[in-house]
Amino acid sequence: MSGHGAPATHAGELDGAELTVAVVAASWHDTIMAGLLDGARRALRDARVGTVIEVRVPGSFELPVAARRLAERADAVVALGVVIRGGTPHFDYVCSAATTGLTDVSVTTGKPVGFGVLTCDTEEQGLDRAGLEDSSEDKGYEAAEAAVRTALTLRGLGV
Ligand code: DLZ
Repeated sequence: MSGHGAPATHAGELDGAELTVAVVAASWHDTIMAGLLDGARRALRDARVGTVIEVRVPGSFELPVAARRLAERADAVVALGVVIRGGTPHFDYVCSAATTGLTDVSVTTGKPVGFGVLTCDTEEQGLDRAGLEDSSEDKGYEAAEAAVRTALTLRGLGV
């Protein structure tokens, strides 16, 4: 999947002053995670989000449970993680648990969950999507913007 086709939007056009947004971030792959977190923080600042809660968990497998609890007190959640394929099927299980779990959190709570979990074959692929100086994509920013935009859309509909 490439970033080609992504909507040309910017969080600066959003007004998130009334929102509480929780960011839950895994801790594997330091440099890439730092870029994703920085991107998410930038998007939330651009969107002028009123209250931001940040929580770290050990790995991407732990993202859904933390997201589920945080969704109880936030209007939207941003989930950030990096999973890099190794030599065993472990990659598939962690990716599947994170994606299915986060989808489930979003649907069962009715709160948007921005999906900023990179599932990569190599570390280079992660670095290229982490919003770092030489990256071509900024997935932390995109995930946070998507969560805020969706929360505002739902609020605007009164649902
Ligand atoms: C065990 C594991 C492995 C091998 N790789 C990653 C990874 O690339 N990215 C990530 O976020 N987490 C990884 N983990 C840790 C699991 O997500 C989880 O934290 C542990 O299995 C403990 O439940």
